[in-house]
Parts: sequence; structure tokens; C-alpha cells
Amino acid sequence: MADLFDHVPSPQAPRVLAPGAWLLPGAALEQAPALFRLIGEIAAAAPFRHMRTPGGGQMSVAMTGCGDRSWVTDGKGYRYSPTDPQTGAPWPSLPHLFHDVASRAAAEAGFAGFTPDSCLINRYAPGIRMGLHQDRDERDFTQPIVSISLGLPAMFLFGGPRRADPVQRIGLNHGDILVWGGPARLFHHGIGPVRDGEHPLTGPFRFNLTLRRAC
Ligand code: MD6
Ligand code: FE
Repeated sequence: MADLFDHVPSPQAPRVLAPGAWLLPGAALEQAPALFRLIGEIAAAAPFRHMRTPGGGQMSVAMTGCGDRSWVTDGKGYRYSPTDPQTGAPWPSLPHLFHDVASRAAAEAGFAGFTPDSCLINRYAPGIRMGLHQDRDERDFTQPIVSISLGLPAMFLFGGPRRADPVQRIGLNHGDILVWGGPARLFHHGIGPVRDGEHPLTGPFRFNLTLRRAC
């Protein structure tokens, strides 16, 4: 039966990637323009930069952050810092919209009451990738991580508890949200090289917000 809403694309159903890990396709589509505007405001105070790694290299992904603390890396290691090492100032505060989108997505994936205090913002230019890693610098691994993708698409590589575990390849599009915690919280993951392109909202970039409970 035809109805008024036939022309509205129905959001794709949530998909379980592993116990505790959910892909919520398009879950942030509606908020994407506002989220992107807020990224611009954050970057005006805490500019994107290529952080040093303990091994002497440099991150090819450009990063900034906001919240009570944000993730940093330098010659001394990985950690959460209450201030931006580049400016010495506290990180910009976590926008209410980041918090609300993340806690709603977490609840949808079974993690009711998620209250992030930190958001790492990644920016990928075409050709940039992120190697397989675990997120283990947070204090409480019972808390999930909520990841929001904006702009150019990317291939998410989702492995397992061991680095050598087989990897699922999952396409991440503008507006998609990933939530994971529980048994999958320490699974290895990465991002394949971002392909050339131009996105109507973000131009020649992919952005990723990861909302965390750091402390
Ligand atoms: C990215 N994401 O999507 C990189 N980490 O650019 C991550 O490294 C990540 O998406 C922890 C939880 C969710 C993530
Ligand atoms: Fe990660």
C-alpha cells in the first residue's frame, strides 16, 4: 500500500559485527551538518595536527579533540591530556550534540547511560589510512566507544582480540555510527586508505569522531 512516506529512504537496519559491536548505518545523517560545523569551531581553537609517535614517526591522520581530556601521542607515549599540548589551553568543551548523538547510539546498541567525557577527531585526506590498533588508553573498558563517520567513505578493518585474527572489511559511509564495547572492546581495528573524492559537506576529507569515557 502506498503511503505518504514512500519517498523517504528507510535507514538501513543496525548490523551486529561481533558480540558488543554494532554498525548503525546513517544514524547521524540528520545531525551531520551540525556536527561538521562544530568540528570547525573546535579546530579554530585546537587546530588539526600530525602528532608525533613514541617510535619517532608522525601520525599521517590529522587529529584534534575536545572534552575534559583528549588523546595525545608524542615522543613519551600515548595518553589522555586535560590540555592541548600545542596551545597549553584546555581542550574545547564537548558539544552537547556530540554527547547526545553518542549516548543515544550507545543506548541503541545496549549500552544505556553512556556519558562520554572525551572526543578524538580524526581527519583523513585521500591516501591516508590508519593501521590496526587497539584502543586501550582509557581507564574503564566496560565503557563502549561510539564512532561517527562524516564525509568521504572508508573501509573499516575489524579484527579480533589478537592482532593476527582475521579482519572483516566494512564500508563506512557519511553519517554511519559504530558502537562497540563489551566483549569486542579491545578488538583490533583500522582504516584502509581513503580514496580520492569530494564530499558535498566535507570536501576532500573523511572525518571520524570517537566518543569515549576516558576517566
Ligand atoms: C576511524 N576509528 O574510524 C578510526 N576506535 O577513523 C577508530 O580507531 C575507532 O572507530 C575505537 C572505536 C571506534 C573506532
Ligand atoms: Fe581506534
